[in-house]
Amino acid sequence: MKYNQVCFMGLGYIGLPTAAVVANKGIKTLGVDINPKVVDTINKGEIHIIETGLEQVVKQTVQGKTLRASVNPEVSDVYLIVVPTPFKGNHEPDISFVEAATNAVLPLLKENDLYIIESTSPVGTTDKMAANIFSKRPELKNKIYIAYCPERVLPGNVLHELIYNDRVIGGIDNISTDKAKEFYSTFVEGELHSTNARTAEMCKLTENSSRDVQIAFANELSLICDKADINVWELIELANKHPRVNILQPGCGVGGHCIAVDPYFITADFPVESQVIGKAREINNYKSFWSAEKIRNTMLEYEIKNGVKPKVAIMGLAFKPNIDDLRESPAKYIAQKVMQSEQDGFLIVEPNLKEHNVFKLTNFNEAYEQADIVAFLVAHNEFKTLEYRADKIILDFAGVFRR
Ligand code: SAJ
Repeated sequence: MKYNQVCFMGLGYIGLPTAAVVANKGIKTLGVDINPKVVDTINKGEIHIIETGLEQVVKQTVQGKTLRASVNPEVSDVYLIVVPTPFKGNHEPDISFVEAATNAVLPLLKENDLYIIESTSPVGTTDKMAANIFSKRPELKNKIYIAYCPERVLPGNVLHELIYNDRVIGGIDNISTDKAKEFYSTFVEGELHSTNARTAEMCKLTENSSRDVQIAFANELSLICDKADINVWELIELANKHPRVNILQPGCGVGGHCIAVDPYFITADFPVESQVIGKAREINNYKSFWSAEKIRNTMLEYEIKNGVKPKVAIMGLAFKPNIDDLRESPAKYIAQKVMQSEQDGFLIVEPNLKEHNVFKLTNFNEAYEQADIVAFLVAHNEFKTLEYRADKIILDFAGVFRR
C-alpha cells in the first residue's frame, strides 16, 4: 500500500520519534502539535525532547523533506493519535486530548483512511472515538479503518524499540486490524499481533500494571527487610536463584509518566476487582513517603547524637537511572519533601543535568566527600564508581552499594 501522507497528532515522547521513523522510510509524514514552539523547533530540524539519536533522524528527515510539522492537520491517508492521556485529581483518566485530536481530524477523513490511537487509553476509548466519528460523519461507516495500537518503547532506547519490539494491534473489526498491521509493517521489524481494540487497550494497561505490581512486591520486601535487619538486595539475589522466581529491584518509589499512571486507568473503571493493582500503587507511593521520613529521622538522630546538624547529600533526582528525565520522579518528590522546612545543609546531585531551576546542583564526588548522610535515590552509573565509606551514614534506597 502506498500512503500519500501520514499524519501524527501529537509530537511528544512517542509521536515525534514514531513520525521520524516513518518519515525515515521515505513516507511523507506530517507531525501536528498544538504548541507552535514545538512545530518551529522540528521544522528547523531540531528537537524539544531528549532521546538518544533522535535529533539526527529528525534533522535528516526534515532536510530530506519527508518530515514536516504544523499546528494544523492536513488531508492524509493515515492518522495517528499520539497525545497524552493524563489523569484528573481523583485518578480518573482524562481522554480530552484524544477527543480533541480526533475532532481535529474528523472533517478531513475520507473513504479508505486509517485512524489509529496509540495513546494509552481506558478500555473502550477506541469504540467511543469510532462512535463519535460515525455520529458526525455517518457516510464513513464501514468505509474507514479504526484501530488501537499501544506503544511499548522504553525511554532512552526509543528508536531501537520502535522498530524491533513486537506490537499488539486491535481494530474495531478484522479488516481494520489488517489495515493497521499493513501500516505498521512499513517500519516495524518485530512481530505484529492481531486482536480486537478492547484487548489491545487493556494489554497496554496490563503491561505497565504488571511491572508496577512486581516493583511493589520488591518495595514491600524492602520495608520488611528494613525492620528485620536483612539486606534486601542480597535476599532478592538469592531468591532469584530459584528457577521460577524473578523479583525486581526495590527503589525509592515508582516514577515516570507510564507505570505510575496507567494502573489508575484500570482501578478507576474496575475499583472492586482491581485489588492487587490498587494496592501496588499505594505501596509504591508509600515507599517514596517512607524514604523521605527515613532521611528526616536519620538527620534528627544525627543532630541529637552530635549536637550539630548534618550535611546531607541527595544523590539523584531523575525518575530512573542514567536519564535526565525528572517527570513524576519519586527522587525529586523526596528531595522536595525533606527540604520542605529548611534548605540549609543539603547537597543535591543529578549528574545527568547541568543545572536545575529549583535545585542548586553539586558534583557527585564533592557531595559524597562533604556529606555526613548520603541518600542514594537513583542508581546512576556515576554513583557506582564511588567507594563505600564506613565513616558516613549511607541510606541506599537505590541499591548502589547493595547494602
Ligand atoms: N523501577 C524500580 N524497580 C525496578 C524497575 C523499575 O523501582 O526493578 C522503577 C524505576 O526506577 C522508575 C519506574 O520503576 O521509577 C519505571 O521505570 P521502568 O524502567 O520500569 O519503565 P518506564 O516508565 O521507563 O517505561 C515503561 C515500560 N513498560 C514496561 O516495562 C512494562 C515501557 O516499555 C513502556 O513503553 C513505558 O513504560 C510506557 O510508555 O508506557
